[in-house]
Amino acid sequence: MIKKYAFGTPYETEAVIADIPVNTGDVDYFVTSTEDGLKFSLQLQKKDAVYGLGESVRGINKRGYIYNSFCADEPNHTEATRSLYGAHNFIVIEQADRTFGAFFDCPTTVTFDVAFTKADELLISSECTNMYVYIIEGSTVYDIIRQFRGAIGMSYIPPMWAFGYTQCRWSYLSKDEIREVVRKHRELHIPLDAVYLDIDYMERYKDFTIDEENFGDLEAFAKEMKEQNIRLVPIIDAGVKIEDGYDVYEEGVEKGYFCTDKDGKPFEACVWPGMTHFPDFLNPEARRWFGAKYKILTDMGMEGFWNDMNEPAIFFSQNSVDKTAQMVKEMADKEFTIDDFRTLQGYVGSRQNCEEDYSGFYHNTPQGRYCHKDVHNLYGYNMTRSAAEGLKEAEPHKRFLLFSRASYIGMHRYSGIWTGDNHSWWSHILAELRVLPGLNMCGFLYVGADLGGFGCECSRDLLLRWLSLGIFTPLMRNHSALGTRYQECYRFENPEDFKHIIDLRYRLIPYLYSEYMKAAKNGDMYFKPLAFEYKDDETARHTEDQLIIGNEIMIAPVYTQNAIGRYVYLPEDMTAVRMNQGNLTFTQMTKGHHFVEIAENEVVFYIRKGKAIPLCKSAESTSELNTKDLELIGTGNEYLLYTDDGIGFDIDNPENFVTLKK
Ligand code: MIG
Repeated sequence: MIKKYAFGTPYETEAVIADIPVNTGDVDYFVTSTEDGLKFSLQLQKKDAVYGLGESVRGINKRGYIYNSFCADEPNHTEATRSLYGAHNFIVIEQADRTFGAFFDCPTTVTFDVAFTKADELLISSECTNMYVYIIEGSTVYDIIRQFRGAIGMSYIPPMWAFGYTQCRWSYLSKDEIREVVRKHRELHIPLDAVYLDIDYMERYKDFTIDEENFGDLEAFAKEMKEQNIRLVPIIDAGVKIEDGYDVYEEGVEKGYFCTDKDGKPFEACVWPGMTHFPDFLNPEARRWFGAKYKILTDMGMEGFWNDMNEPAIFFSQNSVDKTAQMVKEMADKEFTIDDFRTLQGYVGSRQNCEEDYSGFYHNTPQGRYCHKDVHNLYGYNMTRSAAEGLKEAEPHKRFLLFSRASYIGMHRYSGIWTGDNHSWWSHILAELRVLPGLNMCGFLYVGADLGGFGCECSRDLLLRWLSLGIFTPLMRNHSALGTRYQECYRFENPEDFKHIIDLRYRLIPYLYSEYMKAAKNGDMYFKPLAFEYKDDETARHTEDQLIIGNEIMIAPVYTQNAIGRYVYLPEDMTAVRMNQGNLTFTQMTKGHHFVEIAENEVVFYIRKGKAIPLCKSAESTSELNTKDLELIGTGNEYLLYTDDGIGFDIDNPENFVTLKK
């Protein structure tokens, strides 16, 4: 059962699409205060756990830290980070005598103090006094999540090829560079389905334009790539360059489709293209207009997109430049002190994505004119909605790959997300594993992190270990930043080790795709914490470095350097499946603790007792994958397989499910 409460006049975020009447009583369970904003407080006992919050740092159980729900262009993902790119305000609270869910639907900052300030208090607070609160009761954690997911609508379904291995780099600078990346993968038989185009494919970073010199005749190039079963996936940034003669800019100004400043003039800020305007994605007409532009690229053969910088990220505004100049001028006129230097340094350093800028522009929404700051968390969501709706219009019967950096619950209906600018750090393998279940709880199923790490230098062993987790994530993308060491698999010694790991991914695609579709259709999780699956097992409840994938398998990847293996906890008897040089061997293991040796070039995963999963043969792309030729492995005798054409929307056909028997 879901109860909905309203405070003030909430902005209709369209996160929840189910019709739920507003309850006029007090919010259940929490002590509510409406003085100085909104506060919801709950006493926690020592053993209580709090799950959820989607894209956030730290553990699967969020207890012990304070998180700010505010979409942030934040490349530092550390234990101290309070905000990442997504704002996902859904939690499940598990107490001795009751378990319930809560969703705080508010498009500006909400703070979740999860027994941080006070060791026994969960305090959710916001300066904003306009908010919907939903309380969800159910028999189990899964039941609560299923109800919530039912209320927010079905998750995005990517095309099947989006389960292939994909390669990115900021940036491949020409068609020839991309040809070389593809050639190397094909030559070494490392499977590959797509290559991304980062910002340099555009002419001076202008959305929906092509750099003629290095990417001219993109249509012919897309065709050439497609002949090798490779798709191209361009990036689209939120900011539109201010440049006379650039049609997107001129149309947007003429039609009034950009966000405006306090005087009603298009708001200006600097991002990659230089000074830009931000499309007003909260205006449905502007959304339709921008979304229709994607057709320029789909007409050239593009079948996927990633939306970036849509928190929106702002390097600086004219206001920041003017104020900085003023400060420098004042300092130059007198004797310069250490304090002056620090003040200047602090000021300049805090200009990027600053609150002052977010307070300085406005949206023209069907619900009225809103200051950006008050609806900030909806920007990336609605940019991506704009794209999804445009793509649907352009080609109604085709699924596109689409994922975004910024997000809010509701966007999960339109696309996936990637978890942004992580680093080539061992701790970020574990961080990825831990963020995945929370994302699923909030509806985001098509998810993945930059494999090998975006920032810093990636080593061979790091990439091997990271891929051993990445083969289980729906989005499987290797990506790295400008100026870092190149980390395509073929850059390292013995590339066949990478090939074998990625081959295993392709062998698992019939399983991973089936489990994805089941999770999407039923509002279930694809990545499950052991705590949810084995709730009466105290050890399982506190195991946060292993996951259940779908209904049949468990993973326990290595995430430390120079390890020869790791401790694994088996909450029940399982079959260990070991991949070594492309060969699979099976070992029956008993419930309990084990040290499992896992070489860098091996992958070990576990099939639960009495369960079976299908495997196909590997192929160098999903187009060549024979998903009909399957063998069942594991101790079970059957598996419920989901298949469809992988492209269209015939997803509710009951014939898509077949029971495979040994
Ligand atoms: O300010 O387009 O997270 O994946 O490669 C950096 C360049 C802008 C941030 C994205 C990253 C992408 C990069 N972008």
